[in-house]
Amino acid sequence: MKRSIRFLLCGCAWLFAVPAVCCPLAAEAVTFGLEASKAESQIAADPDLSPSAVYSAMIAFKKSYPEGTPYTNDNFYQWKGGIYGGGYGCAGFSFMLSDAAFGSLPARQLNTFGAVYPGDILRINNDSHSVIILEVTDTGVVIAEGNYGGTVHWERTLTNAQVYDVETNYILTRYPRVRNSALGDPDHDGSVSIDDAQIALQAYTDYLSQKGFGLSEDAFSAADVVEDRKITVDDAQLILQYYTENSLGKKNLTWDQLIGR
Ligand SMILES: [Ca+2]
Ligand SMILES: [Ca+2]
Repeated sequence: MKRSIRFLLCGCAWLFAVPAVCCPLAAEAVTFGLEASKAESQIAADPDLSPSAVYSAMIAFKKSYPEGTPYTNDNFYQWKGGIYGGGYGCAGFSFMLSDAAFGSLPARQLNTFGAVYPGDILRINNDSHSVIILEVTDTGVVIAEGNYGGTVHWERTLTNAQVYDVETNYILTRYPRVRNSALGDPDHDGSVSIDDAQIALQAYTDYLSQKGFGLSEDAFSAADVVEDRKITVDDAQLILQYYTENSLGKKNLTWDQLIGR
């Protein structure tokens, strides 16, 4: 079954003489003089990023692009998220829905991740197919995609195993990173201390004992200093290192310097 789906998804590769990539992504620096974005007028300056608002912004396209609407690598969309200037076929379709939900917020690529949210773009099938998440359920995700055998396809489901194991190469997310001043400060007292490292370590041990991370969304984002949407011992160690280097050692290291990115 999986093989037949992949064959269907990749049919465009031969049609458009792109041997390895079904839905190509365009490099950021490239400027395209192609048709203006069809979603341009729908891009919000300050979008509501609640799950229901993100879902509503994306599912609204089901009216203008109903199930079966032709959408192939002839369709290009210029993206506002950065990293890539735009995309063709499935990539372009996911970028169009992404802009409707996230406006001009910048995108980040996460190569490992512990959670996904509505509006995250999954790059799957050996980096050849892009899908965008409409909803997250207990068992997986519900997606929308262009160039699924040449057309728009709504509400296919992927299981958690498909999302987190072999199917997904990376995700593109546009949920804003926690403010740099708040990073490493999950107790929100304005400074990075040993207490913050302990909170991260406790969250990690809670997770290992099947209790979940046990933190609010704000605290979780602040503790996830090595951003991969999970809290591990690496996050706790880096918070402790930030405290010892800067508060005790009187250095002025940034998170980027400490993490080496
Ligand atoms: Ca603190
Ligand atoms: Ca982390």
